[in-house]
Amino acid sequence: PQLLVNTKPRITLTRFLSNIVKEDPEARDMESLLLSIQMACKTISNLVNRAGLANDLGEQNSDYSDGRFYSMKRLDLLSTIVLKNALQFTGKCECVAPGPKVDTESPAEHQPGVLIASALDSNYVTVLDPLDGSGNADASICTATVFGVFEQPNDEEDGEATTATSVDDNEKLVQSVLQPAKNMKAAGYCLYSSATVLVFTLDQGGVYGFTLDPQLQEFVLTHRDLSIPKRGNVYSCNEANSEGWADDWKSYVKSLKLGQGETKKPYALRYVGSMVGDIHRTLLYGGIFAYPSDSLRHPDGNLQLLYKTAPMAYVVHRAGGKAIDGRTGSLLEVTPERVHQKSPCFMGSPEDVEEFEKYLQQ
Ligand code: P6P
Repeated sequence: PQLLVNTKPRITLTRFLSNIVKEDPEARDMESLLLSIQMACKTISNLVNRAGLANDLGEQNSDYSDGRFYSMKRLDLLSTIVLKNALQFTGKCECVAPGPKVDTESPAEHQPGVLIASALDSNYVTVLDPLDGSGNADASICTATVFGVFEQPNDEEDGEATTATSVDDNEKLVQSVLQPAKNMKAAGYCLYSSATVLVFTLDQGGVYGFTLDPQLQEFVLTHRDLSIPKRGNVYSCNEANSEGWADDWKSYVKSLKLGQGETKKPYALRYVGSMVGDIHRTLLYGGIFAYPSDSLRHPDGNLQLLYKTAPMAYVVHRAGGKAIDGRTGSLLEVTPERVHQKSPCFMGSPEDVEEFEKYLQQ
C-alpha cells in the first residue's frame, strides 16, 4: 500500500514569525528576539544530544590559583554561553544572577544560571533559565530552556527616576525583570527530549509548538493551537516530600489516589523530576503539576518563580489552564522580590486546579 507520507510541507518558525511581522510590523523586535532564541536552542539541542559522545557530560570542575573551586554541569555552562552569544545580537545580555549553586566570585564567563538580556533596539528584557533539569542530562532525561519576556518598566512611571549612575547597571537589569508573570509579552520553553520542541505564546493569540526537524535543522509547526484538556487523570509531584505537605494538598492527593475525587476514578502519578517535561506532558494530556511547600526541606517549594514557574504558568494560562501559588491566588499575579525566590506552584487543567482550590478553602 502507498505509504501515507505527510507530503504537506510544514511552516517553519522563521516563516511563521515573518508572517506575524507582515501582519504587524510592530512585532519585528519580538521576531528578532525569538529568532535568536531559536538559533541558541538548535545549538543546545545538538549539545545535549551529543553530550555523551563529546565527553560533555558530568561536572566542569575548575579551581583557581587561590583555591576557590566551582563545580557545575558542563552542559549548564555550555548552554549559558550559547544563549549569551545568541542574544548578544539583540542587545546586552548578562548572567547577572549566577545560579544559586555557584559561588558568586567565580568569573562571569564560568557562571551558569539565570540570564537577563535587555534588547538594544527594543524595550524588551528577557529572563532565561538556560538548562532547567541539567542534573538529569547525564542520564539522558529531558532538560529544557525556559524564557519569559517583559517590557522594561518606564522609570518615570514608577516615580523613581533611577539614573544609570545611581543604580549599578546589573542591579537595574535585575530590577527590570522583577515583575509578575501577567506582565509578560511572551513566554515559552524548548524541551530537549525524544524530540526537541519549542513552545511559546505571545501576548495575543494562542500557544504554538514547533518541533525541530533533525534533517532540515528547522523548527516546524506541529502544534498550531495548544490547548490544555479541561480535566486530566494524572497528578505530578515529588511524593518524597509528602510527610511535610500541608493537610489540604495531602487530602486532595489521597482523594485522587483512592478514586474519591470529582471524576470518581483514580489518577496516575507521573513525575520525571524535570519541570518542563512534567508540565509539557500536563499541557498535552491534562492533569495537575505541583511543587507544594513542605515542612521538611522546602518551605517555599523547590522551583524558582521568576525564571521557572512564572514563564510556565503564563504558557499554561494562555493554553486555557490555571496556575496558583496555594497562598494568595493566581501565580501570574505574584511579583518576585528576588531573582531566585521560590514559590509553591499548582498548575494544569482548570477543573483539576479548581478541584484542589476547594481543599484550600476548607
Ligand atoms: P526535586 C530540576 O533541578 C528542577 O529545577 C526542576 O526541573 C524539577 O522539576 C525540580 O528541580 C525537581 O526537584 O526536589 O523533585 O528533585
